[in-house]
Amino acid sequence: MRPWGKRDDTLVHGAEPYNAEPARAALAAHPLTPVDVFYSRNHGPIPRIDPTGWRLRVDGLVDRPLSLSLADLQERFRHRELVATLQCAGNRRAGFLPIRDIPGDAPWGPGATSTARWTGASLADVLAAAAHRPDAAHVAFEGTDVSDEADPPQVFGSSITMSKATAGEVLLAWAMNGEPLPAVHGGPVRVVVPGYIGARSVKWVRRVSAQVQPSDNYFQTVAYRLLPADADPEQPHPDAPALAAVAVNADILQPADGDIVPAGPVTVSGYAFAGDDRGIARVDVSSDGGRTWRQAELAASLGPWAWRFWHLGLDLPEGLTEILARAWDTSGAVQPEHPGPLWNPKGYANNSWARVTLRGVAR
Ligand SMILES: Nc1nc2c(c(=O)[nH]1)N[C@H]1C(S)=C(S)[C@@H](COP(=O)(O)O)O[C@H]1N2
Ligand SMILES: [Mo]
Repeated sequence: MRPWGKRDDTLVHGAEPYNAEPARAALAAHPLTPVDVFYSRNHGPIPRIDPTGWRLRVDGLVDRPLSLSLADLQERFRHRELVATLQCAGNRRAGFLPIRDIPGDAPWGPGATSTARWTGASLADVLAAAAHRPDAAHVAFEGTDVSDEADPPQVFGSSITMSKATAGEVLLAWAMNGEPLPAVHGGPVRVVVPGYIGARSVKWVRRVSAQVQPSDNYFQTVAYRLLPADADPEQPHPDAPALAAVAVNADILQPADGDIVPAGPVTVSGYAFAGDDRGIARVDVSSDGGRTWRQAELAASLGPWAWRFWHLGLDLPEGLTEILARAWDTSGAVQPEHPGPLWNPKGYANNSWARVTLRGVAR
């Protein structure tokens, strides 16, 4: 077992802060990612918080500021459960590196995304109990971990709009796949913002503030923005969009790039995900460079906030074959063909077509 209870085949990008993604085969094995497989992304040391001492402050533009213990949260609010995919903005960053290097950020493969069943209170219910005021247009979250990626070091934080915060699906979650939320995933309580980049789902949350402006936290104002290709990522770029809803994305998990497989029938499989209120409409697969496409079979839906697993049987010839996959979402958006035009200095949001090259060998 690797640190933080992760499986031995986990790919660890960094021990401190701890950053790790599952092996493709481990991710592909379960539509609901087990906790020992789920990726982990951290910007500072993982705090160990005594659940009995934990309090959540709800303040800012509210008529009734709250201080809630875990028992308060569980006793005073309706329990909500939903399946949601988390996807880091840096998922599939490795696909950008052949274009231009991205120093200082880990070369995440397709495993900076995972899906769990989350249980918690709806943020909408908690904000209603605090009686947020009409002029509050944003809801900011503050964690407990201090990151020295900000200068000076800062607690991790983010914000979302009030309309997303009160839509019902955003949770203050205390359980993951039916177990108390483990420390590595933000226990005792984290925010889960379904359909948004993982960075908005603040772990070890200790404060929720209703406010006029978005969060002034480094991870909202500087990091997790989509910068022009020539921008300096260490400088603030207030006009660059802060990432929120995840664009349609997909990757191939099996077989893996470079695999040697017996020629003949082979099943290609992976995941597809579209953020916010979009679902996956279709996944196309090509083995002739995109000249012709076949539709993959989508696995049963896990709900509106979750990825779809997909698979397709192909007849693999001997020699090298590149397999392409691209997903379409329910708004008609499709993944772009190449990562080149998407390259950005922090390496976020690579949603270009999935590509693996397989070598078919005589059986
Ligand atoms: N407090 C805190 N929350 C955080 C982070 C963090 O470093 N500190 N990382 C964010 C990022 S970038 C992602 S992608 C998700 C990852 O969640 P996980 O580690 O449970 O997979 O948590 C988010 N919430
Ligand atoms: Mo992330």
